[in-house]
Amino acid sequence: MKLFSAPVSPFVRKAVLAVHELGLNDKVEIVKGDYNDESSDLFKCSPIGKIPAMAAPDGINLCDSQLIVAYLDAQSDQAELLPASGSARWEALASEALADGLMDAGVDVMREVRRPEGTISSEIEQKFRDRAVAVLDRFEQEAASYGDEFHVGRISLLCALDYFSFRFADMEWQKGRPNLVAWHAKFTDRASAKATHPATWTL
Ligand SMILES: N[C@@H](CCC(=O)N[C@@H](CS)C(=O)NCC(=O)O)C(=O)O
Repeated sequence: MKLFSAPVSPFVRKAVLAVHELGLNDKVEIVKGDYNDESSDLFKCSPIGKIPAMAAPDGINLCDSQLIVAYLDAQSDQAELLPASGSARWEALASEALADGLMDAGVDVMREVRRPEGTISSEIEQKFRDRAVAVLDRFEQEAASYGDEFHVGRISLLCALDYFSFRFADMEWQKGRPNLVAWHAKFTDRASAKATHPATWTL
């Protein structure tokens, strides 16, 4: 399996972290995905041109981090990142989608501030920053009831929080969110989290 990736992307980190959790390092080749070059192998795998994307056996091309993690989970007996059924499954998926939304808001802010000078909209930047704050506040409420499970939803949340620390230290997501800080502290030293941290992970 070939996983198209790039450093810092929180969506890529989610997939790579899952590879570690599931013990699939020998089965997944992590390669650079160049989303600026439409003739690159990334686009042959996924014409959407976003990372992560994964070329799996039997010509199956997977082009979204949720799908990639679900696929990887099905290839491993080492752990279960996506609960098989019932409310646990839907809670995990709902939490993953919410955390992905937090990542999206961060990526949207970065896209806006990287536009050419004179075309950057501070309103648009602020809109996505406000969205991120609203999602962080929702997670602060929910984190009070989180246990020790480390499923797709929690993996996505960890990746989103570390991405915000890395890109938007000024936002201080930790401020006024003690439940989230306590939850984050429980998982930040996990081997898979340390091996994939945005400050150090490279291809
Ligand atoms: N919903 C997608 C989002 C992936 C995404 O937004 N990736 C960004 C990098 S963080 C990307 O490829 N951007 C390049 C582009 O949009 O051209 C997922 O979960 O995989």
